[in-house]
Amino acid sequence: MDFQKTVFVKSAPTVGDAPYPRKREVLLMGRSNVGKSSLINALTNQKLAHSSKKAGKTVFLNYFLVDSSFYLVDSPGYGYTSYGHRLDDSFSDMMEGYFKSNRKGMALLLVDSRRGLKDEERELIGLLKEEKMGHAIVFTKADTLKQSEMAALKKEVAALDDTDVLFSYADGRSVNEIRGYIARRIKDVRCLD
Ligand SMILES: Nc1nc2c(ncn2[C@@H]2O[C@H](COP(=O)(O)OP(=O)(O)OP(=O)(O)O)[C@@H](O)[C@H]2O)c(=O)[nH]1
Ligand SMILES: [Mg+2]
Repeated sequence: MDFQKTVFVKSAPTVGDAPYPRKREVLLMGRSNVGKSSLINALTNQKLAHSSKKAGKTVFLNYFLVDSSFYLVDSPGYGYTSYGHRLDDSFSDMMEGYFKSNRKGMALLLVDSRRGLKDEERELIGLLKEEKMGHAIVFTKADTLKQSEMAALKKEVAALDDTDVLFSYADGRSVNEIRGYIARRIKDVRCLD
């Protein structure tokens, strides 16, 4: 799997507008500004997804096709934008649409290491479990974390969910590990065709 062979395919306002042909999907979810778009750029080693210091940069579901094989899907963040608008309603509508569709793949729930798990993340983990959607937790901005802090975050997740926990750093040291993880796990995802 060559993550560098990734192309932007489509920006979809709703899951109904998602591209054909259908492929397996990895949905990146998480609070605004957590680093979803940055992680897509790091994984693909390209500036494909627009990232920004201001929250609320990604508005639609953005589909990136990796090596003609599967889609990485960037999603709008939930929480508050710097303009003070709540994104929660549009986020819930989008997720509801996603779960109702048969386009389920696997999800990476991104969590800011510095904030830890909040109510929204706990709720989303519950939803992913309920929907039986394969998922992993990725703690972003983990550059400055000590081993003991990583262990504490892992423990926090383990109390809720027996899923995999990964860490992502700005300098890309962790990027290969996440690529490997996706390449292994995507094989188990139900094909949507
Ligand atoms: N230190 C550090 N900063 C990061 C990391 N990942 C992202 N950032 C920064 O966090 C900010 C937000 O990143 P984005 O990738 O735009 O976040 P997003 O989750 O796509 O945000 P929305 O599209 O608004 O939902 C940017 O200023 C990034 O440079 C990381 O691993 N470490
Ligand atoms: Mg974004």
